Amino acid sequence: MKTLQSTPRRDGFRMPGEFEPHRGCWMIWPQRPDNWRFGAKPAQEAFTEVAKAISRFEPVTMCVDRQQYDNARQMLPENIRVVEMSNNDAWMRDCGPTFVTNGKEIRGVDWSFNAWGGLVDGLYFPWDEDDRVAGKVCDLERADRYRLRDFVLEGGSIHVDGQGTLIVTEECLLSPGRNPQLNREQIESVLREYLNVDRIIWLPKGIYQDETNGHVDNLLQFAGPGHVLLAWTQDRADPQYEICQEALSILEKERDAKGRPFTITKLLLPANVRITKEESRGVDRVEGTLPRQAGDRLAASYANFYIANGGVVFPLFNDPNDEKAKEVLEKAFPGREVVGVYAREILLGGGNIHCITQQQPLVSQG
Ligand code: KQY
Repeated sequence: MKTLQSTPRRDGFRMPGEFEPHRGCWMIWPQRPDNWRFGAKPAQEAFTEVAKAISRFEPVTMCVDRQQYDNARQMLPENIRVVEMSNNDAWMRDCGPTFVTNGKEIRGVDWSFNAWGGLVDGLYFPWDEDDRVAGKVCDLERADRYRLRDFVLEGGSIHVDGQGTLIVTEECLLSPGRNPQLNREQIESVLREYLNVDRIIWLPKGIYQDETNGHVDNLLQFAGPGHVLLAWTQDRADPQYEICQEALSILEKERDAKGRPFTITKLLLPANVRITKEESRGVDRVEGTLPRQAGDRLAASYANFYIANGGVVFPLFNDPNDEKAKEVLEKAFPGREVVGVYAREILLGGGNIHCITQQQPLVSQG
């Protein structure tokens, strides 16, 4: 693996939309007992179900810390590749590489990772092993990488249509724990260079009380160019209501990089999900890690789904809106099989299916 000194834009590489063909999907195995209850056993089962669901559509690689290698290998079916890789937690979307392609080759963008806010409001310390994951994945894939030592970004904070449009939130990208030395224009110029985008749409906020400072991947997802699925609530008493209304009104007025207006499909949120006393008791308390308190509201959203080759894997919360979400996704993704995976255990760790996966694009071999 070479570390390149240029940028994807200069080299003619772009980040593809998630709905474009994949070569596979990368994940990390959960294990830390101060984020996952009961020594991460229930989370490991949930991650196994996600990996199995995705592996029906494309190859899955699971990165596993040394102590968990045997257990993971034994819990995962043999069609899932298991590789030993040190890590601090299990969020491949956020610490893994953002893959870019020129249609013939893939490369990785290796952003700096600081656990969603570093010493300002990060979620755990240290995060050095996570920060090395993207480089290691690129190495295993023989993909050259662009390394940004001084620019913090997580994969869950960006969504692209692969045709020049990027959507982000101000809450996250302008948060004091990421790149406080840069203003909005300077951040935009880094994003234009490294994702090769021309139009950047800023929404004010993500999902209410999302511990990532409002990652866009919990609020919406592109179903294809010009089509966005937006998390939605009709409950005016919920603080989420204003957030959704604002996002909708911006998206309705916006155009994408090709000048198209957006088709916006609403994806109703589940009812408020909160941590139970029993769930909170299962998590170790460690100074420096965000505690999991009984009664805390969780940032549950059906927008946190993964688009695979021929499939969509979305979270189930045991909520009446599970079925409605499935119907919306089936309509938005004709020709893909929509598969629900019960995801409360992932949510209890602070994220969901999209946050624990990272797609690797397919390139033609010619
Ligand atoms: O992208 C995400 N939603 C990850 C959340 C990380 C939470 C760490 N406890």
